[in-house]
Amino acid sequence: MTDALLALRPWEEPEITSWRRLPMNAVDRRSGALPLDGDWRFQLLPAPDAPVGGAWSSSYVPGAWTMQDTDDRPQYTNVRMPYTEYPPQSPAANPTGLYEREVDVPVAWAGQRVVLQVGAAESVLLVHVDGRPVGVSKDSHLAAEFDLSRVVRPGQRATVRLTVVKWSDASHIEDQDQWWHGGITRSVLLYATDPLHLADVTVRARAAGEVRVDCRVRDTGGALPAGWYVSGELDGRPLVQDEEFDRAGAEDERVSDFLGEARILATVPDVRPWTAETPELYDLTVRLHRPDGAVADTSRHRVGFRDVEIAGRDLLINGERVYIRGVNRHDFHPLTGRTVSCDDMRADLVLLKRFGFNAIRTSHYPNDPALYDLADELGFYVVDEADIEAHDHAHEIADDPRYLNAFVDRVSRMVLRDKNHPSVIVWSLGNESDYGANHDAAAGWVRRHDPTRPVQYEGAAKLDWAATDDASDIACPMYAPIEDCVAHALSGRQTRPLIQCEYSHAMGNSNGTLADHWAAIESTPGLQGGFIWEFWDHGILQRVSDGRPAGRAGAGLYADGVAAPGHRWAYGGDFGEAVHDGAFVADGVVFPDRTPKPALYEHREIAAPVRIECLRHEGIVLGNHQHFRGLDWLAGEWELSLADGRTLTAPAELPDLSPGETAAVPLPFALPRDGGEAWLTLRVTTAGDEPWAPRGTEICVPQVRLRGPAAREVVAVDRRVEVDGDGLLVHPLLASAPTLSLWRAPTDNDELGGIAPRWRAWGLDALVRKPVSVRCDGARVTAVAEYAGRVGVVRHVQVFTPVEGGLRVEESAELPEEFDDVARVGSVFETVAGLDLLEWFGQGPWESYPDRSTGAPVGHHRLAVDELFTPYLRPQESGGRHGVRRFTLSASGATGLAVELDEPRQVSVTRHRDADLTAAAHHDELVPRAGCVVHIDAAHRGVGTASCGPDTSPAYRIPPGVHRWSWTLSVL
Ligand code: IPT
Repeated sequence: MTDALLALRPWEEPEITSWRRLPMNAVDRRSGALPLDGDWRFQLLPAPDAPVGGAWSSSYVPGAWTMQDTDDRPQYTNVRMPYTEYPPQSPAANPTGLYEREVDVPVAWAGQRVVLQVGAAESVLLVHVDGRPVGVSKDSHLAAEFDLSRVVRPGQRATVRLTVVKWSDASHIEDQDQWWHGGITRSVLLYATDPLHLADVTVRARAAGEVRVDCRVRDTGGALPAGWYVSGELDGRPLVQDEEFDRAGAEDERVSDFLGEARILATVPDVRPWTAETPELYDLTVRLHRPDGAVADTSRHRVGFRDVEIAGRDLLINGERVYIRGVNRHDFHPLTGRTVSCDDMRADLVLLKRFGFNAIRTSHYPNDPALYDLADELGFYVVDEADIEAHDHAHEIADDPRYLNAFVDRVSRMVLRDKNHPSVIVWSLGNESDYGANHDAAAGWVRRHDPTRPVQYEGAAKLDWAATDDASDIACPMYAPIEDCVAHALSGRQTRPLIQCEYSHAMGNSNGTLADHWAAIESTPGLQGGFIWEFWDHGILQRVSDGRPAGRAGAGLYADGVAAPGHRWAYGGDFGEAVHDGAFVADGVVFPDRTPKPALYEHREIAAPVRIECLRHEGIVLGNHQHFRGLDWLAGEWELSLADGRTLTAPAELPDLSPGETAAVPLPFALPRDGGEAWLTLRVTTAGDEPWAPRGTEICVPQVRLRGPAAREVVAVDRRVEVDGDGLLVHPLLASAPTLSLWRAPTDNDELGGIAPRWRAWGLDALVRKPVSVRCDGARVTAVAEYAGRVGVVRHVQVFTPVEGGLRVEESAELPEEFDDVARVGSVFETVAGLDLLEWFGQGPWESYPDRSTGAPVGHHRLAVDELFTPYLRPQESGGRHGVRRFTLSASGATGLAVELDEPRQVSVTRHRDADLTAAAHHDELVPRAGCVVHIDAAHRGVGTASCGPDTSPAYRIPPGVHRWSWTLSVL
């Protein structure tokens, strides 16, 4: 007998978005439910209509089978679909998972309505109970509920089968830039309610204290019992049904026998409004009563009182124009793929708070429901995005009427689920799906159903940021150049807020010009922020021996961003996929184990709640840069760093300032007369425990320069300098002499932005050095060499002069016009082994580059050489420190070398030559050298964000012509 559900072939029918699925609602049924998570019997069929009958294994729910040792492995593609079939078709080879288990339906549920909830299944779910068809669902990132009351018997055992078809018509609108998986990725549960139940509850709470709760009530028996009513409780305060609403309903003949509608209306005096800075929540309990007062159903909510509104070109929260310091976040885990625990999500959000973020775009689908609870609790503004991305066939699908249902279904179900969260401030219609009638239909539904929040959709606003008649209330471009945003805001044509839905692509060593973005945003009315792409590097922990995902067995097999020996972070292509998009999946501000990348410190400083300035008349001026909070939650300590090596500290008293206020504060130190260059830093920490940071957590380190460098005198002495016949320096601590370097191991931005291929074409990666002359002039030696590339020759001059305490190296390089825009101009040398500690005066302690150095304060820093390197997933330029004035490399402070630079320079000390890094595809392939590879750069190209977005801005590029730099090398 053919199965009724299979006969429908729902995987190739976009019009079928579900069958017998219950409407989405915002009633939380997690408490009191029977969890069905755990091991299920499992079979993976080659296609949905393949005969069943193979051997059963087991699979853990929730989880993706692609992460659980099956032969169907993860596959990564960005835009392109992993197969060639046109929508709505799927390939014949279509992995289909059968999940089966027995469920004992509690005897206590007799007479109740029994509901099965499947948290998420991708991409088509078919449900059978005891062999009988129960329902169908699509929409891989939202729960599906089915009423089982008529198919199960309390007190008896039922067999539940969940059939999950991987590829379908729906895959064509789930073409997000991430790994493809198959499975049941969120929890499954069974719950029971009274037949008379709350079908939905909508809570609207305004910053002025008004709360309105709208209840929809149904009875599975059909007719509602006369006399039912609702009541509520807000933080222990009783709330009653609004009679005015009932009277108006009766007058307008809106009272129904089978759909109950009731409202609770109240005003809370002296309400504490909700904002991302002050996430104040109230507990609301809503009760549905039978006519005799007995409670038939209960729903609990955490309520935040807040307003969101667009006024002109400003997005306002409680009337305040707030900056949106956002990040795009996927549900991701390196061991489970898309299944994330509540603890994991909390850790994500805690980290984001600590690095100054206040907003999340749930790219590109509704995230796990717990994420929104946490965002309410910890304080984030959320742009909630529907699960629609038709990227590969965007144009064809946006106007395809066969997909109309799916668009409206996905957007409306998201809104119905998440509408009560104060954190959700904007609805997003999806991502990268062109713009068509299907979007307008979905936007129309949202605007009618929830007029309290704006709607955004990048594709709608893309053609004209100034338009007023499309499906987006916000101009939310992606990767728009700063200049374009500023020009728009100044054009006089701006009609709506401009908040980039994606900007500053965090692939590899990236996020250059973040500070320039924010300088523009803060100085240009109409610009309000954006969402960095993205939070995660989606590297999957993989066993190198058999190439399989480590899965849950890999717990703990990584630390500090690095996979344990025998493992690596897999990216596209590593599972043998023929079609893939490589390392483009590794483009987050954290490593796959959530270790922060250095770019996060840049963001933290840009988002600093406290700023300091040094003004000519006022002295040190301190400002509260928040929107809603005072400074009482913060503590500070002053630090004065002097070039002579001294660091003085003094306690700081933070003034009592309202948001936006500034005040002059006394200089905490008498600036010593001597000591050279002087920098004043305010180390700001939490004064007490915050829900996301224990007391003492560093929040920001704003800094001002109090005094510039003093002139230095170099005294030449008469001592021998040793160079070899080719003019290369010979020195006891150098394993290789300083030579010219114009190349760096290309970053992802260099490769994908197109500059690295040009560098290779010019021959920068393999310059051939030819000695030209070696001349002695007293103790001074001048060595001239030519470095030939394919298209040009660079003349490099090194003048070695013995000076008091060491050796002065003056260098110049003359770049021909052909070498316009190289990676770096500087010297590279290798040290002998054993010099494992770097101490420096300059910017740090974290990695910084010319266009990503705002967050690295000048000071005296020390780190082990092995800690300097950032293990970007695909090895590339890494470990640089900007603004270095001098450094020592030593065996723990004992013997070693010291380098004094003529000016603050870009320096890097690693275990790898650029060629080593360039040759490796994964971090585990790198073999560290025993000594250090040291680069001293006169100029270093900004890292930019060109892997997706504008190239490094011209201000951070290197022009041809003569570059000069000098340094003094001495022995400790
Ligand atoms: C943009 C996508 O929205 C996002 O999912 C991701 O792919 C990002 O780019 C790059 O990592 S789309 C791009 C074509 C601009």
